[in-house]
Amino acid sequence: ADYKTNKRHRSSDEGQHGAAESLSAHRQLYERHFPLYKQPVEVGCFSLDSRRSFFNDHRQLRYYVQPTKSPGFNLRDGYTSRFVKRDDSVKEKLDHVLKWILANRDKIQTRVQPPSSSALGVDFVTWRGHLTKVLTTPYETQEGWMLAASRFRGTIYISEVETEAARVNRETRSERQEEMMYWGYKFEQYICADDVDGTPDPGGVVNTNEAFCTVVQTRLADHKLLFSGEVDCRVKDPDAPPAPGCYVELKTSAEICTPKQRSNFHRYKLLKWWAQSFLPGVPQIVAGFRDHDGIVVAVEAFPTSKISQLIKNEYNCWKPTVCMNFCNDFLSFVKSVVKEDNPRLVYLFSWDPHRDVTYAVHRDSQYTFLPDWYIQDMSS
Ligand code: 0WD
Ligand code: CA
Repeated sequence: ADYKTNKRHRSSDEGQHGAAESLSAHRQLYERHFPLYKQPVEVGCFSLDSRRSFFNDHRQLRYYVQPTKSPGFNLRDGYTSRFVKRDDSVKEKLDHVLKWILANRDKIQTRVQPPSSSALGVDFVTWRGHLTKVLTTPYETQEGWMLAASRFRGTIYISEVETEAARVNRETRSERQEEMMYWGYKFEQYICADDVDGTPDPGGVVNTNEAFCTVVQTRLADHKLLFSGEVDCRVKDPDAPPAPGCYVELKTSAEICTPKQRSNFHRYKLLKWWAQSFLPGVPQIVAGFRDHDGIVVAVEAFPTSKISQLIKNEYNCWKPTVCMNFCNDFLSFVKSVVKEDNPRLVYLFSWDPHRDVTYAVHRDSQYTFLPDWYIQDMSS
């Protein structure tokens, strides 16, 4: 691989190919006016069943059933006995999103395409979770990331590569951590009904293979985006706004007992919650606050649009505009670097806390992620 090393991202530092070598993540550089972010539009959805099979429909969509203010849900119930855990050593990369694209090509090939433009009519295809990591980068001090990018028929596909540190974390989780990962899914089961006229079934099996994903299209400044994100449930009201406006994101968090805990919640957790739900236009976040024994002692709703006001009292807190401007500049950086249209060529972008974003180029390597079935079908 050709390693490009730390050089500041400034037009004067651009090399002979017109692309900068690296991108700074310093938050001060991104305190500009809020960039244009078009209201995300749902263009489709898909479901993954208990065996992780793909279906081009909403069969796994669940319905929100409002709990009481202090429901006392026991999140430990059913751990081990009624729990089927997805194998997270299996890397699915963009495969499910690509399956959705093949099944719905007509829905995204918008109107007349000029011959020079991309075949899909979007600049980027990725998972929402990957964009969440980009948005929170200027404030992240713990975990780095690696994002692989390939250009194919004018569209840039972005797929995460697990860092060495993340792999070590995943392989050395304590029994307590393993159980606490279950708690979030158990909370969903207490709140979600399978049918619009149904009630939640806390006696059922929690299977983390099952998922309902929305696919949205939007634009950040001059970047046309298509991405998919997992959605926990929707409100039952049939007169609710159309998706994604009817979706609800569910979260669990440790109960807040001290001012320090409240400050940390605002500074770190609400940043991640805001970024994740703002991206696809999910308006409501419902949080279950649990004690050390996994009992939900309080439930609180956080409207996504109110979060940035909520945090303004924190000294030196995060700002949505910094997140969005950094994402805009990162996508411009990727566009300037990922020039060769070749699905077997991967530009691997890496970032570690207190460092710049850098990249390396890999041809026909372990990082190639666009599968032959996708390339063949798209070329026919
Ligand atoms: O291969 C990978 N490295 C990843 C795959 C990383 C992230 C996601 N995925 C895939 C999975 O197929 C999953 O079904 O993405 C889907 C979810 O995508 P997303 O919405 O873009 O991911 P994100 O916003 O990070 O997570 C949304 C929810 C999580 O809920 P909470 O409330 O904890 O944020 O998706 C679940 C989790 O419930 N989730 C995952 N499910 C399966 N595989 C994964 C994962 N790797 N990460 C989060
Ligand atoms: Ca969730």
